[in-house]
Amino acid sequence: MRQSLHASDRGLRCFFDKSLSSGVGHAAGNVLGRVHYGHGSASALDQGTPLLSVHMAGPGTDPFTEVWVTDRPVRAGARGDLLYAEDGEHIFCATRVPARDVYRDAVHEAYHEAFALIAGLGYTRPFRMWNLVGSITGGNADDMEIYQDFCVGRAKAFEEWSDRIGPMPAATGIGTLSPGIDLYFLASRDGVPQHLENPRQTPAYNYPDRYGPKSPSFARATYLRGTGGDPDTLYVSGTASIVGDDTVRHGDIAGQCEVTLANIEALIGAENLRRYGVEHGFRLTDLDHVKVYVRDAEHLPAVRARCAEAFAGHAEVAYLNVDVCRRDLLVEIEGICR
Ligand code: 3EB
Repeated sequence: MRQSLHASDRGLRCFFDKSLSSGVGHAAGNVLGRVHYGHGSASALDQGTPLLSVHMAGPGTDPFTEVWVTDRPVRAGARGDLLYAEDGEHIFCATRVPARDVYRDAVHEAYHEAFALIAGLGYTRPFRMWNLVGSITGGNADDMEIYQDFCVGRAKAFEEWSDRIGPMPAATGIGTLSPGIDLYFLASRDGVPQHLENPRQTPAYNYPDRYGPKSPSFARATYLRGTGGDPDTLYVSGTASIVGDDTVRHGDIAGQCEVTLANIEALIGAENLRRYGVEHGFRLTDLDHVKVYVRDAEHLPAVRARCAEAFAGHAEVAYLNVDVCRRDLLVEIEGICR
């Protein structure tokens, strides 16, 4: 029996499956893709849809699966190292760059192949990306930080493709517990993404070069106007304790939580959205499907307590104990408002 859809059940949405199975069995909708934040790394078509498994759960955090579902029929496929699934309006695309000495060329190639795939299928508007980077603050074989090495390859792909796929969308760049880089993203066919910056922060793509030879390629958030009855959705990038381009509150987990939450508040509030012609405004209690990345396990209890206060009781919030892309960042938070 099929119940009528609530407005909030229309279109593309995600939920966190915290049961031990990563199966598609009880998903309320057609599965577009799954990302299992657990103990292994692998990617495959599983039960007919893409399943990316990433090593990001540790002793102090529980594995979970982020499941993307849609009310439209889904078609899945694989091409080269890419897994994808499309519903006529959205595409989910995932791939993995295995461990190597230097990442830039392989990252460029992975992004290039992914952009060629989505553009070829007509989904020319990426609106949310996740970059899950092993040893993110470690060094590559050339003694460059792996995050910076990654940023070089990603930036080149965006430079080459921006005339066909538009500007850089909201993203997360975060550490994992195994070598190699996993990436996955979502793009739309007709829904028009509006990319947002944060008045408190320098746009990441304008960071000065002391942070690396190529600036990170992402927007602070992306507001996707739905089409065909889909709700509008605001995707908030991984956000940390950065003001301007500086890390602030060094070594102070409570302080970094406050700055991070204040950054998100300023980003999603009505005043900032109005600058982009979006007549809407959100608060922290509107944030759902929140992922909280904590560098040091000892900080997990304090961060959990602060987030329990800040976010709505019904919000799905998952915690991961992984490195953040600057050694002085202790916490990073992302989420979705609709
Ligand atoms: C920052 O604001 C923190 O490289 O894709 C956040 C979100 C961060 C995305 C990325 C990096 C990325 O610079 C780090």
